[in-house]
Amino acid sequence: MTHRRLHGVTVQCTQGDIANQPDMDAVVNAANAQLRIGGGVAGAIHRAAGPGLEEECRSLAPIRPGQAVITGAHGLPNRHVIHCLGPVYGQDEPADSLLASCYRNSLDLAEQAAIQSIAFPAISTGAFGYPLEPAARIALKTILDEVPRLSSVRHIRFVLFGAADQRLHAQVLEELADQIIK
Ligand code: AR6
Repeated sequence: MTHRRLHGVTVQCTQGDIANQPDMDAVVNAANAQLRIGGGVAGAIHRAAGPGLEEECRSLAPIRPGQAVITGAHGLPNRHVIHCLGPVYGQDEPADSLLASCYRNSLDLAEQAAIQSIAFPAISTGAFGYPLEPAARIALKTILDEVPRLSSVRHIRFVLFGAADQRLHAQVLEELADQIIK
């Protein structure tokens, strides 16, 4: 199962590129503290957005682990980018609650901006070294816990780079959603 609908909100796990989600109002960036271009997700987002994004980010940086800030999307086919700094695994503690804060704070910003659809990458699971399965459990549990109080956001999409990463997220989503329904 690649998606679940709970409290009128669709939660979906797909394979793809976070910088190519033209049907979403907002995409989330797995940022660095300085909100500079970087590699991975941040590189893909900034390359597609163009230099105006880094310029807009300058006055918002630095951000702390767990924090999220919102900007325009510039050359991206979306309305907004929400930039999150995930925890560096083994360094920023408590890693699990900092990672959960990324998702919670992003959804708060999305609600404040009347965003209906938002796409997340698997924050901290690349350069920052967070193991994929625990990160997926924290991310999806945090999102499912938030779903009942969302009023603007109706569609949450996880965008995973690889097929195995997508399958793992879809499995975790199914398991956690089943626990809620039972
Ligand atoms: N679309 C979707 N997922 C992607 C993409 C993409 N275009 N590119 C990579 N991933 P990372 P982090 C996956 O390293 O761990 C940057 O240099 C990737 O396979 O982007 O939070 C920043 O500047 C992995 O599963 O983010 C920071 O310094 C996940 O996205 C630092 O890396 C996150 O990988 C942030 O590290």
